[in-house]
This record gives sequence, C-alpha cells and structure tokens, in this order.
Amino acid sequence: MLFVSCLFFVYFQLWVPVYCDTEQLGFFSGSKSPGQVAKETGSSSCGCDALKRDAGVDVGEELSPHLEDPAEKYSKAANEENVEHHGEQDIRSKMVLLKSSWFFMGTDNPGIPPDGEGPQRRVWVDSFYIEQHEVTNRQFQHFVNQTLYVTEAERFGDSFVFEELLTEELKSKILQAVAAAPWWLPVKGANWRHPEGPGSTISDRLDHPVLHVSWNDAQAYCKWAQRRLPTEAEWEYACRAGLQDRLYPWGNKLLPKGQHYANLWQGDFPTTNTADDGYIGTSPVMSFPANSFGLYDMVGNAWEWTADWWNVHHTPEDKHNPTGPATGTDRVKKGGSYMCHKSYCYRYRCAARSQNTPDSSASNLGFRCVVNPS
Ligand SMILES: *[C@@H]1O[C@H](CO)[C@@H](O)[C@H](O)[C@H]1NC(C)=O
Ligand SMILES: [Ca+2]
Ligand SMILES: [Ca+2]
Repeated sequence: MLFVSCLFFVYFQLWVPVYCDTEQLGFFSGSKSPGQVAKETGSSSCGCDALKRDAGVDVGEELSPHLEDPAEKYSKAANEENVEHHGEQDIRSKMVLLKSSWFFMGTDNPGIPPDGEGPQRRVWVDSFYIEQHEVTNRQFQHFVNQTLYVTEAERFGDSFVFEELLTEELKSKILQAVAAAPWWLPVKGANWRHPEGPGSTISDRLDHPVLHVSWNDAQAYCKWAQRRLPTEAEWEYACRAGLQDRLYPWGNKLLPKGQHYANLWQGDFPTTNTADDGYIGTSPVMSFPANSFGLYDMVGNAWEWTADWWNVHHTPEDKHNPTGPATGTDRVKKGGSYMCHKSYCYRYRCAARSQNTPDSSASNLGFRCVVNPS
C-alpha cells in the first residue's frame, strides 16, 4: 500500500503541468466565451508558476485528540430552530454540530503541490453546524419556488456539461469546445433544472446534489436558509472527521474492504467510466457511508463551494478561524466529484482544493451550508 502511494506521489509530481492544463480549464464562467476563457486561463490561473513547496514544516506539538465526539449528530436544538423558521414543511438539510477544536489543515505530502495543499498547519475552528449532505435538487427547487431566484447559468444562458453525459444529437450541435479540456462542452440551456441541457430533467434526481450553481447562487441559497457557506477550514475540519494525516474522510485506503466510500470515477478518464461504484454521474446524497462526524459525500459526488477566496500560499503558523484572503478572483471548492480519478483529478482528498470564478457553473459543482450556533 505504501509502495503504491509513493508511486502515485512521484507520478503526480511529474505530471503537475498536466493537471494544471486540464482541471483548471475544466470550468469557467458561463458569462465568457470559451475563446476568451482559453486565453485567460494560462498556467498562472492555477497557481503553477507560483509553486511553493514547504517541506518538513514543524507544526509544533502533537494535537491532543480531544475528540470524544465533536459531532453531535442531528442536534435537536439546531433542527428545531429550523422548524420554527421554515415551518412544518422545512426541507432544509439536517445539521450536525461540530465542536470547536484544533485540527491539522493541509498536508506536507501534497498530491498536487501547485494547488497549495501545504504546508500542514494547526488550525482552530469554533463550533459550527454543518449540513449532513450536499444541497439537493429538491431543496434548491423549494428555494426557487419560494423566492423566484434565477441562477447565473439561467441568466447567462449556458453552462458547462461533461461530454459523456450528453446525447449525440446535442453534441453534434455544439461547435465550441475547450481545446485543453475537450470533455467540457458549453451547453446552451444547461442549468440546474436541465443538467445536460434542454430535454434533460431533474425529476428523477430530486435527491441528487444540485448542479450548475455558481458561488453566488450558493450564497443566495445559504442566505435564504439563514445559513452560510463554510470557510475552507471549516469544510476541511468536517471532511477529516477527527482523523489526522489521512487522505480521505474515512482513512487512507481508497477502497476499505473492497467497498466504495465515495462516488468517484473508475476506468480511464475521460473515455471509460465503468461506474464500479454504481454511478456514472451524480448519486443520490447519502448513498455512500458517512464519515465519523455523520457527514455524507464530503469527497466525491459534487464539488462543494466554500466561502474563501483562492490563494495557494499558506504559512505554517497556528491560525484561529481562518477565512482566507481578503480579496481574490476565484473561490475555493473542495472534495472533488464523480469525475475525479487518480490519473486526472486526484482531488478527492480532504487536503485537496481547486478554484473557480464565483460566477462559474458546471455539471459537477454544488455546495452545502453551515451556521453558527446561536
Ligand atoms: C416547486 O413548484 C413546482 C411547480 O409548482 C412543483 O411541482 C414542485 O413540487 C415544487 N417543489 C418543491 C420542492 O416545493
Ligand atoms: Ca461513479
Ligand atoms: Ca461532495
């Protein structure tokens, strides 16, 4: 197992430029034409030429694992408040209370160094509630029904869809493609209601994560729900679920006991998706085991927006409730998606991160909300 991980590590070190060219070009704003986007997304946009490898950082004393049970599952108080505000029909996600604690954020063994996964640093987060699963189509539909909110993909008139999910007829109509990531096609009329464009529907996917929502759309939903987007630190704390120096929310083995613990990609990307885990695209939320905090799909299924601006430079000092840079051009997303495979997007790890402009939307990007304890 160790041998295998080392191999991957070397592999990723060698192939860093490839990652930068593919994943980073994978998503962009529906407001821009692909040509415009292609010009704007050189290696600089993914932080490749700002590479910083802080190896062997001293992170201070060992954390005391005061993790009796930081996660208070389905806290009665929080979930009763929900009912008061949103009535008996409250369809917002149940929440889990995570108690304040130190944890180690980031890693000194980055899978993708230019993403700024390191150095590992000690971070304190105050208690917060987090939704147990990604916001679903049903929940987003309820929000839209109540507020008549129009998403950015709907206003721009298009969004990016993964080629494999499109019909041949639709594909033949689309002339534009992204040279560096040809599996992403801008599809007119693709949005959260029509994830693969006109003719596709969410009616049989109401319990799947909502897709094609921009950061701004996610903000709007969380605000309506009287919640907010998690900071990257909160998200990663929730992902790690009290485990230290582990790759995934459940440990270091991708397939414990041969079982799939997340909706990822099996096969050769982008041509063959064997769907060994049961799903070609998204899965209903909570289809895979929860982490020990009771949270589902923290890695895989849909990428999740966080509140922070993107930046790849981190310092090793202890931090309290970090909120990321004060300004920026991109927002941080975490957890990877059903499209992630180790050969292409080794980002289904808690320390992994990526970014998009706040108005971007795509067929593998969603979110979940958090709230402060009252
Ligand atoms: C939203 O409104 C549509 C149209 O009235 C309805 O079919 C759907 O069930 C509503 N969805 C939710 C979650 O309330
Ligand atoms: Ca899958
Ligand atoms: Ca996810």
